[in-house]
Amino acid sequence: MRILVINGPNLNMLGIREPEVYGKSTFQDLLSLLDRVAAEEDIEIEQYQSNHEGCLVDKIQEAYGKFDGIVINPAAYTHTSVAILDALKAVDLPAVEVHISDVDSREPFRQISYAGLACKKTIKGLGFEGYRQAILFLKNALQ
Ligand code: CA2
Repeated sequence: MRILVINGPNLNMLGIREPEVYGKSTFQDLLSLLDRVAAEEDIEIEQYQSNHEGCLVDKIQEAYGKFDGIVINPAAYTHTSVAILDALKAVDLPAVEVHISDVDSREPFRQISYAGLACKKTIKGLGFEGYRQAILFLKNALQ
């Protein structure tokens, strides 16, 4: 089973600022954690991060035929990007949306998710644990 984990803009800055919102752990900590989860669960994962909307769309398109599912935190593009929504719909792979923070208890604009419209499930407010749960959800759904 192959799962693509995609992180959007500024998530590579995790641990550097706003620890009260996103925690103290770094992006490298997240990558290492998910590599460990994948090894434990006997799943192949590829992790990708970009600050650019078009690159995220390209990566989603490339997943077609190569991956069985997608875990995605589109970060700020969650709330703006119809292009990412359309790419997820186009490849039609089972996808789970993850947010580290509880977007529902933040500014009203964060309560709108375009990408989420193409996802089977959204996990928010659980920190890095949300990514682990997303991988386990896909593993279960795909078996
Ligand atoms: O809670 C999440 O995972 C978000 O997707 C994170 C995005 C935000 O725009 C979404 O509304 C919710 C922001 C990621 C920015 O990460 C930072 C990391 C360090 C310092 C500042 C921002």
